[in-house]
Amino acid sequence: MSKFYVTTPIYYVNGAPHIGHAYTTVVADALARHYRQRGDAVFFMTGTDDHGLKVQRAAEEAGQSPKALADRNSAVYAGLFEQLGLTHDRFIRTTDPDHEAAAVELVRRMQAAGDIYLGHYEGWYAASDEAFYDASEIEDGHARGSGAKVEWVQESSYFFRLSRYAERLLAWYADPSAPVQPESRRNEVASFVASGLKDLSISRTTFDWGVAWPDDPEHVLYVWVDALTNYLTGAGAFADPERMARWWPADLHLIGKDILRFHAVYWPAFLMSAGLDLPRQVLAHGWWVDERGEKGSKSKGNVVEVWPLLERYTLDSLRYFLLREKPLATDGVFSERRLVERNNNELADNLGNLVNRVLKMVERYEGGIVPDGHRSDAARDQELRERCQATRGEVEAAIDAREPNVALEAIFALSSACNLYVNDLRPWDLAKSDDPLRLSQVLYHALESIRQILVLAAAFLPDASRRGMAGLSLGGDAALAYAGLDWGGLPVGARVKAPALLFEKIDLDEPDAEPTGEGSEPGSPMAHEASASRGPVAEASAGTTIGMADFERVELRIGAILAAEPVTGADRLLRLSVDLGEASGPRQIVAGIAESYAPAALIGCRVAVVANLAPARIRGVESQGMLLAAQTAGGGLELAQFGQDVPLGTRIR
Ligand code: ME8
Repeated sequence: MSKFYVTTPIYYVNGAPHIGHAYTTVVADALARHYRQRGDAVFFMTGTDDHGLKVQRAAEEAGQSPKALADRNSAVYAGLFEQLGLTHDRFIRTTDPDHEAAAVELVRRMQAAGDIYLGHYEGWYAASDEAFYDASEIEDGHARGSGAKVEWVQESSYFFRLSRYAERLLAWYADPSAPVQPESRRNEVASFVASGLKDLSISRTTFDWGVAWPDDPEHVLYVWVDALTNYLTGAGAFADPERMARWWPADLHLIGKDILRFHAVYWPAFLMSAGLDLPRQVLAHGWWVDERGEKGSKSKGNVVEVWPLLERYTLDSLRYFLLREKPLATDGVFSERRLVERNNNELADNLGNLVNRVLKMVERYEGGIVPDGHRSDAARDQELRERCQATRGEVEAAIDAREPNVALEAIFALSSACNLYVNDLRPWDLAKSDDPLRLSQVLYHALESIRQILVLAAAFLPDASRRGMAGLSLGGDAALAYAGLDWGGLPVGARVKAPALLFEKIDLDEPDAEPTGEGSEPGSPMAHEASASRGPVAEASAGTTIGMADFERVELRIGAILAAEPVTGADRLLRLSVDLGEASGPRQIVAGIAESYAPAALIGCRVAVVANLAPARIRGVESQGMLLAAQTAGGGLELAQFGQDVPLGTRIR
């Protein structure tokens, strides 16, 4: 039995998770599930990066302690991953005590190797990347690659002798096992290293939200030294030698291409210095981008949030789109239209239809009992059996090559082949003929192929697979083992029951503004497009007085806009993420202000929010509140705004 230790990046807790974070973690989850099915011992770890300047600043802005902010947002990530049904074995946080101890010990080992000296750092730093940049990488005050804003930093700092490791790093990249993937990324880091490595500043003194430097509490560890060590902590490094021997080195660090340098240059150099084995593979995947090819980012306001997607689509549909739409290595456009098309054409029409029709036929023609027909000499049957076996090989090879899209292609090709088999061999005609044996053979072959497809698909579509298997009276992990994939695993005589539809078709054209809450009013001002054009609300109620108690019923609160993006197909609408300082995380609010505000101009604005308005659905998007605004003389809209010193969530009275 081999082992598979797979990690995702640990995510910064300065803000809410988005589709990119879900993506990496879903891919890692699919790989983990797949190798478990193949009988490997799997350890899958994800978690949050709690420390650093970026988190400290976000906490200051939110008027909270960094620990409180980290606790809150780390829980948001953990909650999301639970909601996504992910099967990680540990959710690590860099504030976990065993992790802090491991990070300190790694630094001690690097010190013992003579690789650390005290110096003075003077140069550029980008807080949003938590990265030091060379002057040659800066353009107009921003880092050229990431676009992050840089600031000049001068401070006393411990340095790591990165320059010592250039040769060994280049030799590692050239290793025949190709530990840095894909090749284009490996070439990118190799040329970075070949162009000359400077020593790396690995401690900071100008803020304190981090792991204290061993024996020098003036310094905290540079957040990347701290964060990267999480992979060792998970393997029990420095604390549990047995566990370490079992799990280290990691088999796969799955990351986005944005953080390649940290994982393929700094990390292996730290490990070499500490005398530890290097990860077997660092794989950088591409990004989800918008139609203009831009990566979603909080600052640009074009982030795709996950929760609204979970309201509209099943987990399996979302997983299928993420895993099937683009190869891991490349960028891809996140398009709900494509997601719906794939759901309808591939999940529902191909696999869903196959399972549904075949199981129904068995109910109808065989009384719901798996017929005895697994041995037959018919050429079509043999072909189907061979096709199943070949597909298993293709899926394994694709996952070993880190190509989940190719694995899914193979599985769905098998599903198509099986549909064709049923179409051509026409069980409905056989049922009318006097050849019950042939009917049994055809239905057995269709059923057993379905079992194989569901086993192969389980890592990618766990819910549909589970429900389909239940329809064959099969359940539990044992039924999903690849070891049971040999032809004939479906017991003759088992009971078959068609499950409720495996995949529902989705209608892309949702009606406008259906309210979701009791008593919510679709006509509520500002919350949506129609009312924004209807003019000032005051006109309707002019002349009426209300008592204080009436006013008190309206809960007006201060919120900060974290993200803003246009709502597809609605010119006037923006979908906003607004932080009211609530433990449940930011709210999604849809506002009809797109003609008056560019999304980017809204980020960070403190606005007045009607916080206790019943949620409404606007153009299919849930709106959990409403912003206050007034119409200007020119017909535009102006938001009621507050200064940055008013704490989030403050009630306006
Ligand atoms: O970098 N498409 O955390 P982070 C696909 N804390 N994936 C995306 C993406 C997109 N548009 N945007 C982000 C950090 N990601 C550090 C990591 S690890 C020791 C420390 C994913 O919260 C992708 O996996 O900025 C990327 O590498 C990661 O989120 C960055 O998450």
